Amino acid sequence: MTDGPGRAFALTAAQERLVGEVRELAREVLVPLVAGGRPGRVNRELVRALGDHGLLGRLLPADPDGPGASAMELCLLREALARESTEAETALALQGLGGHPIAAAGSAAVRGRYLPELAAGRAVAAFALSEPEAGSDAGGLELRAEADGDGFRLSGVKAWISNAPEADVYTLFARTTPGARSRGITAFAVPGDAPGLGGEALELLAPHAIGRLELDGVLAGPEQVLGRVDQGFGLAMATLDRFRPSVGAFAVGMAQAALEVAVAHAAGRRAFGRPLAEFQAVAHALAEAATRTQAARLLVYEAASRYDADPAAVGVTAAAAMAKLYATETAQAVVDQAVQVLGARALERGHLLEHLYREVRAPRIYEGTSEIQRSIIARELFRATVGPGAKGGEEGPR
Ligand code: COS
Repeated sequence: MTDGPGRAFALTAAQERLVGEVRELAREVLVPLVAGGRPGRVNRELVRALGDHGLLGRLLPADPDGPGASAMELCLLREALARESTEAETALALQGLGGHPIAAAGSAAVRGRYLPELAAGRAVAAFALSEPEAGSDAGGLELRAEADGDGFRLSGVKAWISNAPEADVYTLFARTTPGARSRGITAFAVPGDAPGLGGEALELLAPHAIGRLELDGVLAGPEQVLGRVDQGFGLAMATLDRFRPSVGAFAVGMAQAALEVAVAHAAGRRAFGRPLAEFQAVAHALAEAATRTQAARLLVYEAASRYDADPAAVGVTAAAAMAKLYATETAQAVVDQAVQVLGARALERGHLLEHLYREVRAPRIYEGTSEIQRSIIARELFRATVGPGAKGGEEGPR
C-alpha cells in the first residue's frame, strides 16, 4: 500500500481508481435501488446489484476455495459507499460479516452451497452473536446447542441481528458446553428456512433490516459446524478483528460526507453581512472536524494493513479496536458539528445530515461498544507492559 517514501498511507493509483468507480456505481445504480426498498427490510434488489457489479465477489470468493478481499479493500469499499449511500454500504457490510465465517471456517459442503450465492447477491447472510442477555459479554451467550445424534439441536433467542429474520443463512454462535464461557461456544451455518427457526423484525432509530431470532429445536448436522466444536468464540473474535476497522471506514465515509456538506454551506451562507466561513468559531470547528476525520482514516488504513500483513500478529486486535473506537466517536462528533453549522435545515426530515445523524449512532454500539474497544486496547496495553494475565481495568476483558 505504500506509494514511495514518505507516503506510507497514501492510496495507490489502483486504490484511488477503485474508490472512484465504486462511488460512481453507487450514485448511478445503487442509490436508485435504495429508494425503491422498504425501510427496515432486506433490499434484495440492492444486494443483487452489489453482486452483479462484482462488489460482493470482492468480499467473498464465489469460488469456494478462492481468496476474499483484503481488509484494506473492504475498508475502501465501505468508505466509498458510505460517502454516497449508507444503505448500500450496510447491505455490503452485512453480507461480508455474515459470510466471512463461512468462507474462513465452513466445511466444503457449506462453502460450496453458500459462497457462490452470497457472492452473486442471490442469497443474504447474517451474523448472529448477540442475545437479549449477552451483548458486550459475548462469552456469556446461552443459546443452547445440545448433541443430537451426530449433530446438534439448537434452542434459544438471538437479538438485534442484522438481516434477521429474512436472511438465507445465519452464522450463528451457540453454547455447546454449559458453564465453559468462551471455551464452550460453537459456530454454525443455519439456513434461514430451517424448521424451528422463526423471528420478527425490530424497528431502530435508523431503519435497517434487523430483528430477533427464535430457535426451537433447530437441527444442525455436523457439516454445519463452522470450524471446531467449542471453538466458535475465537472465530467470532477473529471475524470482528477483520471487520472492526471497516466499521471505522464506514464512519469515516459518513464523517467525510457530513464535512463536505458543512464546508459548502459555510462557504456560501451569509449571516451578519459575511459568509459563515469568515466566523472563526465556524472555521475552526470545521478545521477540527477535518483533522479528526483524516486521523480516523489513517487509523483505519493502518489497522487494516496490519491485519492484511498477518491477522494473528500481536497488535492487530488493539489496532482494530483503536480504529473502530476513534472513527465512530469522531464521526458522531463531526456529524453533530455539521448539523450545528447548517442549523434547522439539517434537521428537516430527508436532509442528508438528518439521515446521517440517525445512522451514525449505532456504530458506536455494534461490533463492540466504545467501552469494549477501550477495554480491549487497555488489556493489550498492559499485556505488552506487564505480561500476560494483566487486565485493563477491573471489569475489563481478560
Ligand atoms: N482473536 C482470536 N481469539 C481471541 C480474540 C481475538 N481477537 N480475543 C479473545 N480471543 C480468545 C482468547 O484468546 C481466549 O482464548 P482461550 O480461552 O483459549 O485463552 C478466549 O477468546 C476468551 O477471551 P477473553 O478472555 O478475552 O474473553 P472475555 O470474555 O474476557 O471478553 C471481549 C472478550 C470483551 C473482547 C469480547 O466478549 C467482545 O469482543 N465483546 C464484544 C462483542 C461484540 O462485539 N458484540 C457485537 C456483536 S456483532 S454486531
